[in-house]
Amino acid sequence: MAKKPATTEPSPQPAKSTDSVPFCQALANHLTYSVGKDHYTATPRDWFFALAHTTRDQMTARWMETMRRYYEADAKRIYYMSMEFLIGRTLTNSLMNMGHYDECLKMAAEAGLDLEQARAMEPDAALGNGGLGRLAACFLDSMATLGLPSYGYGIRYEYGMFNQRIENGWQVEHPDSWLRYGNPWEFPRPEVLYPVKFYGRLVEYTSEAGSLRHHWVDTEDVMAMAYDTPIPGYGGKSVNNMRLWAAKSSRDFDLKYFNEGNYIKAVEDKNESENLSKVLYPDDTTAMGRELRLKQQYFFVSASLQDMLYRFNKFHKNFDELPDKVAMQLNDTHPSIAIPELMRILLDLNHLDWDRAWDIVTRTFSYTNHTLMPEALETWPVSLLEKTLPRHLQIIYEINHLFLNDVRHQNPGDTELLKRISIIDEDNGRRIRMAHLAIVGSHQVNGVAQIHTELMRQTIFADFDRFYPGKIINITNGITPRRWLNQANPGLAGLITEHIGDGWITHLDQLSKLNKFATDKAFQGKFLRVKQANKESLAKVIEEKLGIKINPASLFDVQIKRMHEYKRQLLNLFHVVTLYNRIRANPGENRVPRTVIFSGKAAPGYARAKLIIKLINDVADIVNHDPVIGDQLKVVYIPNYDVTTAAEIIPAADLSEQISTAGTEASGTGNMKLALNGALTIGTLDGANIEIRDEVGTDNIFIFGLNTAEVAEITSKGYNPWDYYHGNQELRQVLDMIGSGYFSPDEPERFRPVIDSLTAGGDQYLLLADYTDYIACQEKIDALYRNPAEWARKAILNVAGMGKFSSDRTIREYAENIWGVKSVLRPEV
Ligand code: 26W
Repeated sequence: MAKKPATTEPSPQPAKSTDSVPFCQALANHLTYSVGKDHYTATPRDWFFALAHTTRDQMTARWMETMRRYYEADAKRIYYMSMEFLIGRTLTNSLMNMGHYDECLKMAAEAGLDLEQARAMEPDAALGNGGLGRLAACFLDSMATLGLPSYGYGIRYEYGMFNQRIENGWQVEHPDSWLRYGNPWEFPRPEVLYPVKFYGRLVEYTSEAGSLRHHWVDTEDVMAMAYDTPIPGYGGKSVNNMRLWAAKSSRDFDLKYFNEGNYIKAVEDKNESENLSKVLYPDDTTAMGRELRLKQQYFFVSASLQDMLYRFNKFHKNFDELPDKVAMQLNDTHPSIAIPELMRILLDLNHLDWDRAWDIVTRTFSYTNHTLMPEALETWPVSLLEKTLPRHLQIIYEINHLFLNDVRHQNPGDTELLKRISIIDEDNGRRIRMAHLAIVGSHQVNGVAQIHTELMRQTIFADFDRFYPGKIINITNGITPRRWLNQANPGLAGLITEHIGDGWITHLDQLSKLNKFATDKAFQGKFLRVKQANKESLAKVIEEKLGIKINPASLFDVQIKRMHEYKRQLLNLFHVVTLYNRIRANPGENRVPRTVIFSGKAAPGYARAKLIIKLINDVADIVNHDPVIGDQLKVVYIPNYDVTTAAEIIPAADLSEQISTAGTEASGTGNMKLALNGALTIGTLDGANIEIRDEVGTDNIFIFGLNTAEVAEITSKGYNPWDYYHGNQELRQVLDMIGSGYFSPDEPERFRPVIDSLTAGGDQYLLLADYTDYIACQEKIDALYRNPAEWARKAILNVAGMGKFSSDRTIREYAENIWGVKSVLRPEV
């Protein structure tokens, strides 16, 4: 690692304020005293740990100061409750946000330390599945940057999102043991420990004053232990906290068996209760009613609420003040058991009456919906709740009873409405509809893009929108420009800063100052050279990782996201096969060479998505080895898509594929990341694509396909995919080739089910209906790519138009329209 010995020797001086110790000296100290190595024996991982500890030190004093500042201001706090935080790597982010990055680079160069190698040792913290988890991570960055008194609350999974390997073209999952070497960013808090109850039974009794009370007894308890991770805002002025809970067996639990002399049983049970925070559910496709997942949800909700109320009670005695001091945001329905839990705490433990408690609860909670897909909407069997959380079930029944009374009062005689709107689904074996519970228990509900919110109001939550006018609002998603431009793409970030200054890093709207450079030949040239350099870097990574040589001059066509039928990676692949056929039919024709890049994971139980991965790889195998095709077309599947991989691919993309069936993608945030990095979008009128179009201008985005109204019309009229199959010769050829084994000669029937689902199976996501328009749109893109100046002009206008999509803007809207919180900034020093 050390190319030449480090210039500084560890120094035995007493501790000084970390800000005054030169970075270099602090690093040498950590290598010696925290890692126990010297620069002769240190491995890249040792250097990573020394760097991380040094960086963490820089954050810690500011973190403590921030926490004191919030206390002193008695500020209203935001608790962002999320089952997922997809953080990725932290080292560069923390160095940059704390303003020590340049110093660190300089020091590394002087000391002969290979920073890249050390950086690569950090595991990607993948405590999330995809969009929802990454959004939570961007929000933490923005809340800290804005100086908002906020906390992220979640679960410290021992195993995050699985590692994906591609073996013989198939996805194979491997456990992600990200904590194996220890996590240098976190502070374990063994003293912050709360019991969480499960199972047991209820005892009713009457208080002295004659009111009915409930005891929840004979429970099985698990302990939740806190781990804190500092979250630095940009500029280092505020450092917030992310508190994640790990399950520990409760001492009482062990003792019972120890006292019986059953040592083995005691240890076995210890393991079992610690399973609660073992693993992230890697599925965002279907809400499978698994007991362990419900227990994970209640586990982190119960611990978080105890912690929040402990903090609240230190300075406030009256629960009526809670909604003025605390805002609790539910990131999807996953933490929505918090609603009956807070009711239980207020009713059973603090003896508030129902109306007062309910008023406090509904003024405290708000809920964000992230999907319209019916199969992803959570419901829990009543029987499971009855066993696991019996008191919560009772409270949910009471909430529902009172809610339905109100609905009935306003809509006399409408029993169908009552059935539809009820929190209990009586038709599917009695289940709790968690979204209904979250809406009834929140003062505000939001969707994540205009069209998504509109569809919530018109379709799945139409009854609620009528009953609670104004409760459902829109807050369009955003991404943090720190990670997704400043860190991921130093070339472009530097070019932008050179021309408009660096204010865009915290005020992304300032990117509009780039508009005037869109036609500037010199700027276009520089812009294209940055993109070219990024493409060459990615080409190198691909060659190293996969042994595939790609042409850096080709158009980099990128689709990176979870593998889902609704996201239509297959439609993209149909374009690939169409190009393949055209090249083979006419090999001499002058074409725009393309490299089509896919990356993304499929849920382990989602067989169809995994088969599509295999299909992409089988097509890649044939296309990439066909001598007739040569350099004109390459297909690459980059394995193990994660935050780190995203940051490698995005700066190199020319074209961003956002091609979900209209009405299915709630927002998308990858679309924003790619456009911010100067890719042009080919997309449907879905999710945030629509708002991207509004910002960058219709001429600077490639929109194709059916819109939501047309989708609704075509499906209601009785969509017949065969009409499209027979109506387009090229489409038919593509489907026939795949279906009959052209790409799978070793097993010709392998992909028959994929094709059948699009023809006889009805083509749920309307790939065939959108194919012709998609291909025509891709032809326009090829034509534009032949004109680099015009391409550059449009790409620059895309970057210039992305100001709206900063998560800072998103968070400001939450703060103003939902939370009613204000920044608590450090006085300028
Ligand atoms: C219970 C199983 C489960 C788990 C996760 C169901 C659904 C989910 C998430 C809601 C899936 C998700 O990540 N949704 C994505 O959220 C992003 C952030 O708002 C949006 O940009 C994406 O469009 C949406 O698919």
